[in-house]
Amino acid sequence: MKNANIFISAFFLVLFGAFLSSRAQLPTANYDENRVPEYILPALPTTLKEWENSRSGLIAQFENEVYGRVAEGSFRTEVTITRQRNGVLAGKADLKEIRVQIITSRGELPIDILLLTPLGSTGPMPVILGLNFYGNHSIHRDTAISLSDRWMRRNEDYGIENNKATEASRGVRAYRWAIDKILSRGYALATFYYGDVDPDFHDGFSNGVHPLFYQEGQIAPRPDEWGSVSAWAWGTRRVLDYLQTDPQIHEGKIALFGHSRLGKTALWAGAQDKRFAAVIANNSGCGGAALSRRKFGETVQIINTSFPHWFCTNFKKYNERESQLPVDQHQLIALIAPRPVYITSASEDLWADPKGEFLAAREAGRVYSLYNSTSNPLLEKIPPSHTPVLGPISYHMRSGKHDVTDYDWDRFLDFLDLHFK
Ligand code: GTR
Repeated sequence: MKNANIFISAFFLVLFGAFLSSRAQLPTANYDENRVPEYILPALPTTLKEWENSRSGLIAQFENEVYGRVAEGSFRTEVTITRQRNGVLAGKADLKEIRVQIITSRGELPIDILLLTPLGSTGPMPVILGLNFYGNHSIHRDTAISLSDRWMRRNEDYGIENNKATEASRGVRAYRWAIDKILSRGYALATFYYGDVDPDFHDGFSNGVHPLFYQEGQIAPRPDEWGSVSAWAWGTRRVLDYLQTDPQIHEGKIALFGHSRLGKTALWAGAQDKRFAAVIANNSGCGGAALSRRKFGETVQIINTSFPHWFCTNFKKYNERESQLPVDQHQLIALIAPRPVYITSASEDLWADPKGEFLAAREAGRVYSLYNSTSNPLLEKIPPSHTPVLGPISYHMRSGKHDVTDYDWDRFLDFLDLHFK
């Protein structure tokens, strides 16, 4: 009996210890400006020639140390128009659904695109390509949109049962997509579910696009090979491949939009692929627009611990060692230059470090100035809420929480009008 008691106590002690150490892995986030460490950012070149010569080396550093490079290997794609309906969305839009099937010697993976265009318009017109979190059907309730049958994160409020969307999942994220505004201002909207490319949970990279590119005997990406963010960015570029061939779309006016983890994805895709004519990264935070060295809110260690699959294994070397990172996120934004980029923050979204997002944009402005010394109005000081600064690098702070609101969309469309019209 006594032995049993000792055994039970020891068992609970071990359990409690495990609980404590799992907690200990996640340091509490700092929200105090006074406790932001002093840091020196990796310098940006001061001449255009130097910058252009350093660009590919910089991309390689982001590949090797942060996001992971796309695994080598050939692939082909097969494109099928799977559905076409005119007069959807209460008669305001035409719909086209396109499947891009990725094919390698190891398997196949479908990416399903939803393309909405203003009713009756033939184009070619500018398009906003935005990644979505819960399936194409989540952005509007119209049943003309196909319901995704892919794995989806649990969310009872969104009608997701056994990790699958149901009819109740239609339109659950409509509030984040100002489709009427987008269409009425003359833009098309293209979207796809990021989970088509890689389901967002850590399964050791046995699902999604990664295994399609494994070498003989390989079971996981190498330390410098792609994590999920890099995979989502790659998938986004495959959707871009398609959009450039669509006669309704102006191939030189394809803007990329992403929120939060998908804002990180949008920046990385935009940095690598000059065919994206503009990039909008909303509340993208750590691993997105925010400077890693500030360690404000979510840090490299926190993000690598909560989401071990997002970045490449090498990125974990910089847990609590941000100053050793060969790059910081201002350089990621600079890689988009001279194409217009819009970085946005929300005043209560401290987890994403609004100030760090602004400072990175401001620093990247130095590279934009190399292309055009008069065109960059970005302020020295962080502007107050609801005071957008629009230019090649645009920035706004919205008041409120981590989210995408109509206020943001109105500004995004102003930004695109400025550059595309
Ligand atoms: C959070 C994560 C952020 C951000 C966000 C999101 O949990 O810590 O970096 O990516 O998720 O994507 O909604």
